[in-house]
Amino acid sequence: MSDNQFGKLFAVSTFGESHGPAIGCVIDGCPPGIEISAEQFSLDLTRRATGKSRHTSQRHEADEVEILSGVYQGKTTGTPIALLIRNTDVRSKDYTNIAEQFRPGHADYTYHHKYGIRDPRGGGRSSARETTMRVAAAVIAKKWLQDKYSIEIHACVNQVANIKADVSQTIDWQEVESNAFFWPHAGQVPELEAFMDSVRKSGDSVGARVYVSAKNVPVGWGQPIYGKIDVELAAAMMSINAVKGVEIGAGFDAVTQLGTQHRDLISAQGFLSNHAGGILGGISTGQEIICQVAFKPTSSLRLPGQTLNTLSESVEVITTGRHDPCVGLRAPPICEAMMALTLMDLALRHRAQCGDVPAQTPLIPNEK
Ligand code: EPS
Repeated sequence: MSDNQFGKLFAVSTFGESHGPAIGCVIDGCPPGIEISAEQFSLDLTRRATGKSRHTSQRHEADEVEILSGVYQGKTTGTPIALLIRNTDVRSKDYTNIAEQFRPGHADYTYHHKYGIRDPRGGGRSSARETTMRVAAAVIAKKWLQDKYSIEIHACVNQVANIKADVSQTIDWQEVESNAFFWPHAGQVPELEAFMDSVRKSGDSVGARVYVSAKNVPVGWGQPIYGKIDVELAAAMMSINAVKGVEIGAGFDAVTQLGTQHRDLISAQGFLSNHAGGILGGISTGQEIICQVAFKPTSSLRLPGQTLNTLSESVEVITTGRHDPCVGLRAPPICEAMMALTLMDLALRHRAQCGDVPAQTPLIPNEK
């Protein structure tokens, strides 16, 4: 399969299937001298992992990173970094029944027709398992962005089905990390728990929206016009399995705004609003970069559904296995990872072309 690489200068290739022996990635183009150890991966990998609460898949993976190359005496050397995670909790018999059937709403059908062969076990390469290596690679990107530019990247879930969280005020990111839903308001958690319990018991699944923020991104990153930050971010988020929509800044609300409402007025102290989501002309303004990502409901359901088998016979499909009733609930660390990989790549591309451009005056202070 081609197109398994993300990024031009900080280029991450992922490999592996959900039920294969291991998953991994190779990062090429990483700047040398970044301090990194195997232990540093565990925080974000644990945040993303299955099995942390009853509201996610009950697969329990160790997710231990082995650094195979590119790091010497605790520092990146500038050579390709290879990371490996061995799969330790596969249960492939759950997939025996669906090996010859297409789950409605799943990539089974299209992989079958494109390649003439597919690995059905755990979803193979179309599994959420693949996102593990994005998160691992982004640990290095996040560290570089934080150390060099104080860039802070966070994400939360701000909608599950019709339950919404207000994100118009400053988000308390510690609160987001303190519950099983990456939810910004603890007061709504009991409602979410009750709702997700009922969804899980019914055997159905629901979608979710994820809010992603990057603060302290310097003004000037992004490559017009085919490499706009908007373009790269949308592609990055859309490449996550189960994503169906991406909004930047005001997003689709821009359709109903007047120009006088949408434009972000500029004062000597900075911008007075941020409908642009921190991006103008595809280039960072120095404001917070904001995007929102829509995740579809998980398609692997134990509720029977009409479909075809590989012989084009009409059959009823039931999926067994340990599936997420809402895959979006585990997505914030994955969206943060794609934001970090996007910004890291754009930072290096900006440095390559415009690293010598002197800072322009007057400089509008960045909004922190
Ligand atoms: C997934 C199906 C499940 C999830 C998996 C994603 O796999 P299994 O049936 O083997 O338990 O557990 O998620 C992960 C393992 C992970 O690390 O994210 C799917 O079909 O996408």
